[in-house]
Amino acid sequence: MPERIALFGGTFDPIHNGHIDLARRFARLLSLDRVILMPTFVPPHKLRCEMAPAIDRLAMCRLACAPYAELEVSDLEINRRGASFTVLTLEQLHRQYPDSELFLLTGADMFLTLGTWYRFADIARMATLCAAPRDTADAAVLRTYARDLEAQGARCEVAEFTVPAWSSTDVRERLRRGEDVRDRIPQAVAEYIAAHDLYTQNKQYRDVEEQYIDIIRGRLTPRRFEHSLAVARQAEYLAKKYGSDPDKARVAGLLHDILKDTDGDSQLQILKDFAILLDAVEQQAPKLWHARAGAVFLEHILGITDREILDAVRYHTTGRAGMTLPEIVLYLADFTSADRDYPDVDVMRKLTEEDIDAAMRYALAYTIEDLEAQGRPVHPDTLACYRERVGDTNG
Ligand code: DGI
Ligand code: FE
Ligand code: FE
Repeated sequence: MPERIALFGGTFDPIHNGHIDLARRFARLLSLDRVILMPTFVPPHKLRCEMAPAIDRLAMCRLACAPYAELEVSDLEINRRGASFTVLTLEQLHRQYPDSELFLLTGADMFLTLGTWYRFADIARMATLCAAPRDTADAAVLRTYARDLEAQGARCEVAEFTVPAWSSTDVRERLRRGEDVRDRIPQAVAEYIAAHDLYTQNKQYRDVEEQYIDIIRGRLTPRRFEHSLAVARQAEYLAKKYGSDPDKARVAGLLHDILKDTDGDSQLQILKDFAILLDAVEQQAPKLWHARAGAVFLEHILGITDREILDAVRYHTTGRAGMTLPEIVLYLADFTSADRDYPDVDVMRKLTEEDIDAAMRYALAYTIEDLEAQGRPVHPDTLACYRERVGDTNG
C-alpha cells in the first residue's frame, strides 16, 4: 500500500491546539500514515508583520507534535529560506516519497484561496486538497468551493468534523494582554513562549533597534542573520536569568557578528583605519578578526558608546580573564542560541541553565580542545580566561 502523507503548512506563529486538532483528526479520517507540519520561512502575504523568528516557530511545532506519533515537523521550507511555495514543497515530498499518496491540509480561510495559489493546477494534480470547516455554515461554503475546484480537475475532501475557529493572531493578542491561553496552546509551547519572551514584547520597539536589525540583515547571509536574532533572544533571556541588563544583552546579541560575513581585507582595513593593532595570534587567525573589527565598527561607525556592549562584542569569540557578566552572557548566548547544533549543544544548554561558571569552563575547554585538535593557535585571552576559571594560577 502506498504511504499516505499529508502536508500541513503555515506560519504557526504560534502553533495552537486548533492546528494539532486539525492534523490529528485528518490523520484519523483519511488513515494517514503521517502528517508533516511545515512552518513557512517567509509567507509571501505576511512579509512585513512582526513574526516570531522561524527557528522559534519551528521549535514550538516540535514541542507541540512530540506527543503524537502521527505528526512530524519538517524544516524544509525554513531551510529553503526563500518564499514558501506549496507547489515546490509538494514536488520535493514527491521526490522524497515517490510511491506515496499526498494530501494537503488547510484551514477554511486557506482553502478558499487555493484556486489562486502559484501553479494551482500542479498542486491539484499532486495532492488531494483537504479542508476543515469551523462550523456547519462554513462547511457549506467550503463544499461549494470544493465543487468549483473539482470542476478544474482537483480532488477535494471537506471534513465532516469541525475545528475551533481559533487563530494564532488571537493567541498572540491574548499573550500580549497577559491573558490565560492554557486552553489554546499546549503547555510546552506556553513554556517556550514564556522562556523566550515571544509575543509579549512592547511592540513600540525602539527605533534604533529596528535600524540595527535592518543593518545586520543587509550585512549578513540569511543564516547568520537568523543566528544573530537567535543570539539576541538568548542573550536577553540569560541576562534576565542572571541579573544583567536585558536590553543591552539583546543589542549586543544582534550586533555581535556584524562583520562576520565581511571579507577579511575589509575587516583589516577597518582595524587599520582606527589604528588597532592585532597581536601575533590574531594575525594568524582570521576567525578572530570579526570580534575585534566588529567592536570597532560599532563604536566608530554606528556610534555606540556603551562599553558593556562594545566589550561584550570584542570578547565574544575569545573571552578574557576577568570577564564581566554582560560579556559572559553574550559568550554563552552565542554557544547556546536556538540555531546551534554542534554535538554537545544539549550539555551546553543544560549547564547554561544550571551553572553559569560550569558552562563557561565547559565552553572554554571545548573551544581549546577543538582548536588544538585542528592545530590552530589558541588566543592568550582564551587561555587566561580558562585558567582563571579552573583556578590555575600558574599562568
Ligand atoms: O561567530 P560565531 O561563529 O557565531 O562564533 P565565534 O565568534 O565564537 O567564532 C567561532 C570561531 O572562532 C570558531 O571557528 C573558532 C574560532 N576561535 C575561537 N577562539 C579562538 C578561535 N580561533 C583561534 N585561532 N584561536 C582562538 O582562541
Ligand atoms: Fe562571532
Ligand atoms: Fe555568533
